[in-house]
Amino acid sequence: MRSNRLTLRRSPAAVAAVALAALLGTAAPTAQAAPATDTAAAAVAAPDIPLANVKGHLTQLSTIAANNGGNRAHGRPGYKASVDYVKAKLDAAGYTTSIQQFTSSGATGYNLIADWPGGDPNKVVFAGAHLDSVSSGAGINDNASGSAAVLETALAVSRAGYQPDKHLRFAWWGAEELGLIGSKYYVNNLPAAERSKISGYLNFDMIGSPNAGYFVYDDDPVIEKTFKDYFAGLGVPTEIETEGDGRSDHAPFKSAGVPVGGLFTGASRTKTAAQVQKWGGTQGQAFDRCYHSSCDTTANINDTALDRNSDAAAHAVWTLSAGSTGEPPTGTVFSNDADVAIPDAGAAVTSSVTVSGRTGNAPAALQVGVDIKHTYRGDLVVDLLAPDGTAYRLKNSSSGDSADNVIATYTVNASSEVANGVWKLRVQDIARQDTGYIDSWKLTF
Ligand code: DTR
Ligand code: CA
Ligand code: ZN
Ligand code: ZN
Repeated sequence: MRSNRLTLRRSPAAVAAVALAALLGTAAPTAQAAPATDTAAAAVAAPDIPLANVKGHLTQLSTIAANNGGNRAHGRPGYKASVDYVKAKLDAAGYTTSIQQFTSSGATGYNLIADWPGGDPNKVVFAGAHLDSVSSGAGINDNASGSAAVLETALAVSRAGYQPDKHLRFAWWGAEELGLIGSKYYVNNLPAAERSKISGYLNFDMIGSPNAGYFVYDDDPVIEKTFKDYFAGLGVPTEIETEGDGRSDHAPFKSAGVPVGGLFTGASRTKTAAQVQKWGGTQGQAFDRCYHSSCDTTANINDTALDRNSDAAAHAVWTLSAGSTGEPPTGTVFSNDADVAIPDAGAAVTSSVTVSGRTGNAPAALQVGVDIKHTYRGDLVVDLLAPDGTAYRLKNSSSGDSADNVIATYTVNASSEVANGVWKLRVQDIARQDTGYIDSWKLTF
């Protein structure tokens, strides 16, 4: 709020007022906490997966189908061309790739495996998707969607230079549509000692269905919770995937005793009225009307579902590969860097961070790092909301504080709050003129 457009100097009284406000029932701003170690920070906060990148891969795979008889099916040239496309991207990004050949129905099949150098080889976090389509079409939702999301997650690991505690492996399976042939071949030929090193296999098969549902595999509880917490942070309800058992490439891993999980947006089943209430879309219509049909093209994709599931995939890979003990290391950062506009003299806005993988309560000295861009920070009231809704005042408004921006780290005694869950930063601009936005914020445990 400015009474005029002059930049008001802060009077000593105003300075005292700010100092007092900082002491009254508000968390005292402390010197900027030392940033968490890069590894710890990167270990938990996955980057946003750009939807445009994922859709770019869909376009490429669609073109491959068009140039190879209209499909990317096992035994057809379009499948091997798809493998070559994905492999080239991974090789360029620094992955160690290998192609595993097998024979099915008289034709040669190919699994593409990519290992990210580093991490504990005895603890492997594994994400995969089948790359083949049915012979009737290009197979863009089924399953270029999952293949592209896994590819883009792998490329995000490379872009971030991410070095998690655990080893990361990614795979694109052949001949899933013939009966999980490629993934079965991989698991059956994996020595038992190697199987036991896989701490979890994450499967992504059909994650962009036009009339999307948000289904989470109900297999390994930790993997399931990782996905469910992520969607909770988006405010998107999920349902347990009930038709999945045995129906995609997680099945051979599950049969071999590997913890599995995954995401699915639905195939030929129809959406109920209750599901429309949760997710929108069309009641009585199949989640994907083009399942296994020639109309499974790049037009057969729900961008919001594809984006959310791609981001969820990255979140799970980052989260599950963080700590070798399952408990992320102390000084772990949970952050959100999405910009949120703050309406001038308007309603409060919030930005969410999902904390997972912790046990017990939050610390008595929880560090709350805030970066708000604003042209008159005295307009702003800032609170931290715990998962149960309890509000902790971080900053009061102060009509005399005309300086720009709120860039500070607050220390909050959150020891009475359960650590895991959706935490929110709430910001309200209570005075006219001058506006801004939440640039980013983070919790350091
Ligand atoms: N079998 C998959 C599609 C599919 C059908 N039900 C589920 C459940 C969970 C994952 C995938 C699926 C295919 O046609 O590729
Ligand atoms: Ca995204
Ligand atoms: Zn299919
Ligand atoms: Zn599929």
